[in-house]
Amino acid sequence: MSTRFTRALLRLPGRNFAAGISTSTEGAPSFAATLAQHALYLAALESLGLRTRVLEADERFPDGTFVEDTAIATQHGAIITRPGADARLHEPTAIAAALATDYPALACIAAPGTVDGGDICETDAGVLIGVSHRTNEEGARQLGGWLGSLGIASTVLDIRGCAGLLHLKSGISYLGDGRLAVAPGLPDYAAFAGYELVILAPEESYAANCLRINDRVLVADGYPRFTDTLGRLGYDPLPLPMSEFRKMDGGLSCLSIRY
Ligand code: CIR
Repeated sequence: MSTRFTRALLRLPGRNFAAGISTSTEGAPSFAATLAQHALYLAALESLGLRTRVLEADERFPDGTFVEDTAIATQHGAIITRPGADARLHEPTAIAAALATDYPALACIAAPGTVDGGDICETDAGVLIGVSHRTNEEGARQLGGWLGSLGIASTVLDIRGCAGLLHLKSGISYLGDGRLAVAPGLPDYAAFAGYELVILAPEESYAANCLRINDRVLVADGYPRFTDTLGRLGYDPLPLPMSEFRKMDGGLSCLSIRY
């Protein structure tokens, strides 16, 4: 089941977090507020019963707290990615070492393939892979082949034409129960067939990056319409402050590798 997890790997933000890659016009994040929001996120995962491991900050990688981009972990195996931004290319080395205890046989994406974990959306029916400005077609091909070897179906969506969408999961999240939360304005992808789509209001599109974990849905704080919708659909939303991560183009899913 792609919504049930027992473990999570995280990395603390470093003092130079604000030096990471960002297209946001919201200004620089405050380091103190970033740490406080990260601590609340960690506490939320632990309150859901996950056993967590938190790596120390590594200032060689200002974006290193966005660990999701460096590996994809499933119940059947894990693969180390090859991030599409040059500045992030070497982030996965330490993540591979950290995951090796739980996954002795780690696969990896090889050059010239690139994959960012944020482009991978796992559902109960398989995996949606976004080809983006970070994940290239070769990376998607390698990832699809590896998933296939584990008996997991995958479908590729090209999101390169979706302005403002860094990763596939910046715009869609799997809620469980055959439902996808979808940012407004995305094309009507054939890959969406068979899912019930919950389309967010335009002013709340950031909240499309939400995170179903066990019996709750983590959702960015400050998006009342989507939070209400989740409640009406029978979910139990858990709002978390994300303002500082948003300033660096990050969302809830980016901050952990769940498995
Ligand atoms: C980057 O541009 O790579 C980081 N500043 C944000 C990464 C967000 N990660 C994610 O959506 N999975």
